[in-house]
Amino acid sequence: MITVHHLNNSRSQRVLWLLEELGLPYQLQRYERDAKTMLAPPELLKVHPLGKSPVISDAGVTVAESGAIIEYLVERHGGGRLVPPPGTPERLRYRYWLHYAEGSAMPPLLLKLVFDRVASGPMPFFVRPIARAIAEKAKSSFIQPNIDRHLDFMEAELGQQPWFAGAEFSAADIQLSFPLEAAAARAGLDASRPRLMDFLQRIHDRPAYRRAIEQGGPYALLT
Ligand SMILES: N[C@@H](CCC(=O)N[C@@H](CS)C(=O)NCC(=O)O)C(=O)O
Repeated sequence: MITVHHLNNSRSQRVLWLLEELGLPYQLQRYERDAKTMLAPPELLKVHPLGKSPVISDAGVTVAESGAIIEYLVERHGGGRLVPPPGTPERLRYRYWLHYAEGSAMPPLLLKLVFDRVASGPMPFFVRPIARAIAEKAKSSFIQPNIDRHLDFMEAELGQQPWFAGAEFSAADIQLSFPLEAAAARAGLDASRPRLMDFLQRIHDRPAYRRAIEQGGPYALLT
């Protein structure tokens, strides 16, 4: 039985969605973020030294890192589903997007989250204007332009085919859901990029996506 170490409101939602798409049985080990810091609880450190989610265990192995988990599940249990055939241009695109989601799209979104918190976090009143000014400068000169460039890139890519790897929905679309949902929640993705908004609508309409939300619990990135 596959065990998903699931942190509420997190990237591990994608793993639940993949498992639902593949119709595989799994069990959930739930972990709750600290309400103040939003960090994972220390119990996750017993599962993997980084103490982050997602992590899965299956058949005596433990796999961390959502892209690696997706590759593992699709290869071992997918029976050829949700991955383009080897040797095709679609397979190369699939690999690219699978890595791109965490390797390229997430870093500027994470920076935005950190600098948003810097500006609003607790600090002596006389420091606040300086902290705010530094955070605003970092966001306006570097972070938001980077996010916008990524969003424009992905918007253009979806002008060529309906899904990121090609004509068919694949696990790469699942992996890309998190940066796109994060961008819609807090980094300016809106109706001015209609293909990305349509992508989000199409994935949210999938029955397996909805079942995964029922399993995983409230997912505030959607708001
Ligand atoms: N690149 C990793 C990122 C893992 C990660 O940062 N997970 C977040 C959840 S979205 C987490 O565990 N955060 C809690 C913490 O850092 O304490 C992956 O895709 O698996």
